Amino acid sequence: MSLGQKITTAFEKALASSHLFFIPSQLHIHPTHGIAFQIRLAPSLTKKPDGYVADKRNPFLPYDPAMFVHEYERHVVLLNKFSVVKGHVLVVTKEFESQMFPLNAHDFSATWNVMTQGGSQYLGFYNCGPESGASVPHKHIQLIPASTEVDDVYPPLQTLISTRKDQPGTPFSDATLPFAHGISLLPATPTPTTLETIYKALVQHAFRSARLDPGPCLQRNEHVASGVPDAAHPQASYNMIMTREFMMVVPRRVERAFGVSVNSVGFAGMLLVKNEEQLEVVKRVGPMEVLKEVGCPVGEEVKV
Ligand code: B4P
Repeated sequence: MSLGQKITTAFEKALASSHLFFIPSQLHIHPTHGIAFQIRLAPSLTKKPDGYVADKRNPFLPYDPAMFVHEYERHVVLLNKFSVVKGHVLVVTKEFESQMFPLNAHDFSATWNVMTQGGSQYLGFYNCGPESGASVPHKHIQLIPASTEVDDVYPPLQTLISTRKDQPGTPFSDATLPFAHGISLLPATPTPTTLETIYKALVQHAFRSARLDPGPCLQRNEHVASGVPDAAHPQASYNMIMTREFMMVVPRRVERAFGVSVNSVGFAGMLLVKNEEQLEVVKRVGPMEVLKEVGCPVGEEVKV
């Protein structure tokens, strides 16, 4: 059975047995800055079943066997228990590793395998650090497949990227985006080590363009392994998104703005709102303004 078939079969079975919650949502398209932003309204997300919100146990160790799809040497592929898009999966380390740790070639190996063998066009992402929108402290990369509701460019940010002619692996910033970031086009068949190298270069490029020190993001800081940074060991936050065409890193200043919580997916041009008020706020201030507020201002270039 192909990985794509495994994902579909596991999803249907987990949904039918009520182990997985499919969250209904309404899609609003909001074009601005040349990007057809998707704003997804999912009111029932605020009503996750009792126990899931307050429960501080690690949901991935042990994981719910009904979520299991596939395994690699160091990772398992699990269904997202609260799927807004059918087939949303997580690549989770088998042993505990902190979500504050940098990604490595093993993480990219498993993630790229799902991206190329999973049977869909995927947006991969990693929410790292306390302001990144992450809620689970056990290392996990997420993959959301293109939804069948829209047959548009996926993810919406791709519109900006497809016009670029930059050398694959060379970080650049796009002047359309009013927050510090780094983007690289990817080679067609990158090795896991190439992906790790590109990711590290992007963290450096993005943090330096915000005049921040990228150092702590690239170290396995054992002090924050539990997921709780302290004053002596503050942890920077950032989002990483990737498709088969590009990777992007965005340093984070805060987790929410205008009352709306933003994770990596927002920077791909897809915002999630949980009530009508939030939807109206995002439409009024504009998705790019929300992203600008939760991201970091671009500083003067620092030569290192
Ligand atoms: P985190 O990195 O910790 O945080 P998150 O994606 O922001 O998820 P959160 O749970 O805070 O989500 P929210 O209500 O805002 O990821 C943890 C992941 O583990 C999540 O995917 C979570 O659902 C999942 N999970 C928790 N318990 C689990 C279990 N026992 N077994 C398996 N998986 C488990 O948003 C809800 C969902 O919508 C999130 O998955 C989010 O990533 C996704 N989303 C956000 N924006 C979206 C958009 N624009 N379009 C579609 N989906 C979107």
